[in-house]
Amino acid sequence: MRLSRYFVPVLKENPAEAQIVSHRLMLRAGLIKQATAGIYSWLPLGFKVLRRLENIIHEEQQSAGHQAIQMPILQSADLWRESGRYDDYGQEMLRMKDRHDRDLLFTPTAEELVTDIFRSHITSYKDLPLTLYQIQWKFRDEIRPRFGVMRGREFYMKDGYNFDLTKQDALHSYNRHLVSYLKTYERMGLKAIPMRADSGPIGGEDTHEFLVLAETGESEVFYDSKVTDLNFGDRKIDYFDHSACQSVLDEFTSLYARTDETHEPSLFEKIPQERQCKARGIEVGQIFYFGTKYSEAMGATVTDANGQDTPVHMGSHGIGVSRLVGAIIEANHDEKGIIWPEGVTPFHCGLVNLKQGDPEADAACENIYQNLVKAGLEPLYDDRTERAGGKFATMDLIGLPWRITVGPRGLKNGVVELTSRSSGISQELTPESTINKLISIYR
Ligand code: 5CA
Repeated sequence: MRLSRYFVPVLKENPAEAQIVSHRLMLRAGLIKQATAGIYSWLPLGFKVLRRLENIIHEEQQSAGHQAIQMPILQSADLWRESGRYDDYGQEMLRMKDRHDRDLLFTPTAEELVTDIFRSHITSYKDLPLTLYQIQWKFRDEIRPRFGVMRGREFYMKDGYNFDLTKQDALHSYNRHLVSYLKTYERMGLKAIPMRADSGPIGGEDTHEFLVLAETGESEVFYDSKVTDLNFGDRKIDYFDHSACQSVLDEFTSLYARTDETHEPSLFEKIPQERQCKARGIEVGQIFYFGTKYSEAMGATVTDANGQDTPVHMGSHGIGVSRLVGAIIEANHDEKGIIWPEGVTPFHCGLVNLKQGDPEADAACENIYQNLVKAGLEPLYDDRTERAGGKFATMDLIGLPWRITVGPRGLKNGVVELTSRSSGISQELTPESTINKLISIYR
């Protein structure tokens, strides 16, 4: 992509309404534009990141054996009356009527609809286990939408739902989700810590929230400092190996980490004083096991091996996809702008031509650009006739992990400069080695 033709409405000034750095940077780097309170349009650069997150989520969900579906944004109130949540949900649910005076609502989550799909088609235990998920816009009429995409009213969520015959099977699903979420966040360059939490209006007994530690986080968290040392690393986990998933879960959840201090205070007291931490975090996901709460209310049963009708055990699992864009920026930025992790960057590298219009510099850039594209990489080429300082400032703000700088002086010696956004370290390399280095980084 050529920056001269790319729609990135960069702002020079800090927008007054943005209180936290991710919101400020998302507006300044032209990722989003507020449409109205808590509702945003995603501009090309922001939308690209959102798509990259979505792809990572799809890949990890598919390898865990989960099946993607798409459910509607508008739902009939009837199903929600069946589960009892139509009245319970309160003012966060946006309600409306159609022309026939029928009650509709904008989906805040989708347990009811997916349970309806299940009960309409599945009657035997032989069709279990089953996990269906979607990535879809949700609406919750938050009383105080704030911090940009962090707490929106309209937001993008991956929501998944498992159906199992027994509690034991459902807990395997729970563990599998916990592991797949750890892997998903790690691929996004994030350290998300699973913490025990209250289950809230979704209901149920077992729940973990995934927290990214950040000063601007909305949740107060309490944990044993040792949990921050845990790393998923390069571990390859077979999602269908129950005991492997269980041992990852045990490892991560044996250490104290909660989003509310009220439970098990005695356990906290058992941790040596110097390891007791209190901090703030951004909740980027949550998984639930709620047993037969919805299946009983809505008649989602299967016949078991003895021919008995039995309600299925369920859980649901959510990832805040749009919130993650903000969380990734909170965790990866400096005073100049965003620093995208390589796994989610909107473009693989920037290409800065220091002397646009100089035939040699133009030809060298063109050549590098074409070769990167040929290798399957996406460069963002700053081909504008702006001074170098302005080009660097824009690239630093946008935050691509690598920048190639091409100028007449270097070209005389046959080299260009490759700069890491995170370390700021530059090296002079031939154009060929630069391209090869980037290929090997992103392979
Ligand atoms: N039905 C379950 C799981 S599918 C559910 O709705 N879970 S949730 O309420 O925890 O939401 C899942 C994730 O969506 C949260 O962890 C959070 O990352 C994100 N999220 C929730 N509310 C908002 C919001 N107002 N703005 C942005 N993201 C949100």
